[in-house]
Amino acid sequence: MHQMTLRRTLVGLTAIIALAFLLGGCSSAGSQADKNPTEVQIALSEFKIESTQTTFTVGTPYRFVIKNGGKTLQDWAVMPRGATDESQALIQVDEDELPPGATVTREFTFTQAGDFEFACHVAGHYEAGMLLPITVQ
Ligand SMILES: [Cu+2]
Repeated sequence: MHQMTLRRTLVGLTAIIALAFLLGGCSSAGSQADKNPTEVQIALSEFKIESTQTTFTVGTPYRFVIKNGGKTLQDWAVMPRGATDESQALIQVDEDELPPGATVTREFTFTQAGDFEFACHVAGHYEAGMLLPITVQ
């Protein structure tokens, strides 16, 4: 009697472990390679924007890690090249989220090619040169 119960438990456990392996294998196989975003480091300060890359590819997921290394609030937006109306931003991080020393992470995938720019539109910053032209191809 005791032997039977143990055996049944073992069979049950083996089935569960096998199932877990199968499920784990399935979920990691297809998606891992193309879903891992490419990390891009962006540094904001008075009054410039630096980025580890300025050329991007349509359809590639990016993880933007935006750090305010300056002494004032900054904001960050991806804008059409030369545009100053923030309603045209493809993606943006508000200045409340970027006090001095703050780091904000955003994931984004470009859906159109063209000339864009990273820009800060805190009053006076853009005019002082807080922009970085980027290209999406
Ligand atoms: Cu700024």
